[in-house]
Amino acid sequence: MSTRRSALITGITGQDGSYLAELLLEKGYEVHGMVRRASTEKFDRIEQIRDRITLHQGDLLDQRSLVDALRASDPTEIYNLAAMSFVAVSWIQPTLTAEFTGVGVTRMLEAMREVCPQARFYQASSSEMFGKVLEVPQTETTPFYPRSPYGVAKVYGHFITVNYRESYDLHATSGILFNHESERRGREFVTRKITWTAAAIKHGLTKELRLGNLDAERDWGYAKDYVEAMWLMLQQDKPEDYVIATGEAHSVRECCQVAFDEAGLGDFEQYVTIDPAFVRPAEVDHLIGDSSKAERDLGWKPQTSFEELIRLMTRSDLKLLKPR
Ligand code: NAP
Ligand code: F7E
Repeated sequence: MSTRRSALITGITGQDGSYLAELLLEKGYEVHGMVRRASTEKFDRIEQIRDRITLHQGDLLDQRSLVDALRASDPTEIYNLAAMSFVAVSWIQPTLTAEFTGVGVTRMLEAMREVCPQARFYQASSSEMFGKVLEVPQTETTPFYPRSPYGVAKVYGHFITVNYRESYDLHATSGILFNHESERRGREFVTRKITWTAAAIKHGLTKELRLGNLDAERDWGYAKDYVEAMWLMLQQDKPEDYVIATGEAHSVRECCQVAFDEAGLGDFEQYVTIDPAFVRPAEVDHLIGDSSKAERDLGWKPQTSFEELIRLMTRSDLKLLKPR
């Protein structure tokens, strides 16, 4: 007897969505993705799997489209990865961030309740919810103190997921993921900005790197490792929340050191200019995750070190930008 396994991924065109889609295809899933209409299609991250997945038009702002995407895909698992995900822009578009990243989760859960209440639901929660941290390291029981409109919206998304699980007995899980990066990371995020610019300098395409706070630290892991954790969470009989992290913090400065070293450029400081435009109205310090619950229950552990991650991203950008 074959059991049909099918997944709907919102945010499939993003970093995590593209890796998760590849992982689920490898596992034999029928993969559906929800995409929003744009005047120019932005499907670069899913080009290589485009003929193996089914795309549905939808937007987190539009309830009808969510219901229709679920009806058409009839998923056994739903991964809600879509969001306005760039913290810095959440101060510029706070209400839109609340709509996409916060209330959008309720819309997805309501659509699920109406169309497929037996499916399993994953919510992409974030370490940004810990913000001005109340304990170090952070676990599933650490109280939240978000420090950006993005963090505040994610706290709402997190608790509405918990609330629907408890109110309606849904299999709804929230993965509290710390920063994770990759060759597919958006270029506005600091790791990719650094690896891309180091590669551009190496190839003579630019001369400087403008950054904000070099002392900011994050617990950075590899996105490919982290999507595996998302899938494992939905394979559990009982839905629970899990922290996913490496347990190590590194600074933006260290990221520059490793990337410029990999690019063969030597001392990064000669290329870096501090630009106040990239300093945030409120910063988060001491973000370090403790993922021992995930290790115990899911058998999950990060596989890629910080240094390996930054080096592989730099090599990828050096290749991408190499003049032909
Ligand atoms: P990403 O690369 O920015 O991708 C975001 C995705 O959301 C894109 O596919 C985007 O579509 C889609 N989207 C945005 N607004 C939408 C809307 N209104 N309706 C439908 N789709 C919409 O983000 P990511 O790094 O893959 O992260 C995935 C999720 O995990 C996000 O929820 C993020 O907040 C969360 N998260 C990320 C990290 C991390 O370090 N990466 C850590 C913790 C949590 P377009 O292509 O059309 O823009
Ligand atoms: O900033 C500092 C900046 O934008 C990291 C998202 O995926 O992870 C991500 O959010 C740090 C901050 O990521 C620049 O001040 C210095 O302290 O790469 P980022 P983020 O804000 O941590 C969390 C977990 C998410 O959930 C989010 O979706 O780097 N920094 N100079 C800079 N940051 C940027 N972007 N650009 C700079 O020039």
